[in-house]
Amino acid sequence: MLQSFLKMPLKIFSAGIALTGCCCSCRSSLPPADQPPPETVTFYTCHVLEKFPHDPEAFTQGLAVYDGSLYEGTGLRGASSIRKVALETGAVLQIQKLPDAYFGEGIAVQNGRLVQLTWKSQVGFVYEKDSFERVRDFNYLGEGWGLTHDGERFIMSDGTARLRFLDINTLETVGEIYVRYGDEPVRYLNELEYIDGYIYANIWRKDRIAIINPQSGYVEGWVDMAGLLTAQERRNADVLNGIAYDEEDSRIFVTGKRWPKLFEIELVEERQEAYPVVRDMGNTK
Ligand SMILES: [Ca+2]
Repeated sequence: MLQSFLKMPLKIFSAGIALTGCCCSCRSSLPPADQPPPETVTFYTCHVLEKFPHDPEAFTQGLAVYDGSLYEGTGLRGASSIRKVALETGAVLQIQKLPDAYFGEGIAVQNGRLVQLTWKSQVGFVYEKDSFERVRDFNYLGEGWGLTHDGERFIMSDGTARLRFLDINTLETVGEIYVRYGDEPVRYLNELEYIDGYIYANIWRKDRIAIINPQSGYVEGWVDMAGLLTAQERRNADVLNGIAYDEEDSRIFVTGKRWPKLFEIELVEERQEAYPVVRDMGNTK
């Protein structure tokens, strides 16, 4: 089922994305939908293919695969870092710690650069991928949560139902979508991953991943992620947070904050349902 899902055609971003200024704190309400909803929503469960060790001290805020290597960003003031991690052993191969003033958030690796957000400092950092040398800072308004890219733009979450698109070179905000399920905003979008034309977002404090159409903002699928950790493993673990996609081998990895394990998973389609009614259609014709 996963394979058929992954073969869905890549949807190109349309000009329907509103190009507005950004102010996440004052844009928490959901604007009217500007595109018709899909006919169905698909519910998936998660099947574990492999388990790998994960640093139980890592407060995971970002997870990405680039050129076959696993990269991770961690948070908390005084413990924030970027890391290159050995998948099979969980060993930290390379690490760059952040100054204590910063709380690290999402990361994305693109074209030899590793980009990292911070939570409330309104600044992001760009590192050279191999040396972890910090080569550039950039600014944004509001909070920084998750980060990924689609090859054309970075995609950023900020804890609300809004996702921002950042210019792949300048890192300036160039667009946004509001994420909705029916008429309901989907808030607390956290760590992100772009997988075969869709944005995957784990929802803060939920064992759920939303599969988001990047063109419309509609959640078209939900993945139930409950039950990955045993009760024993849950004892010291925090929430699910971290999705990474190895595009070359079509492998999906997930982990969480202070989770002792990292999982390679596949999605198993459970059922489809008619899409919730969307009443607030704005100017859609
Ligand atoms: Ca990710």
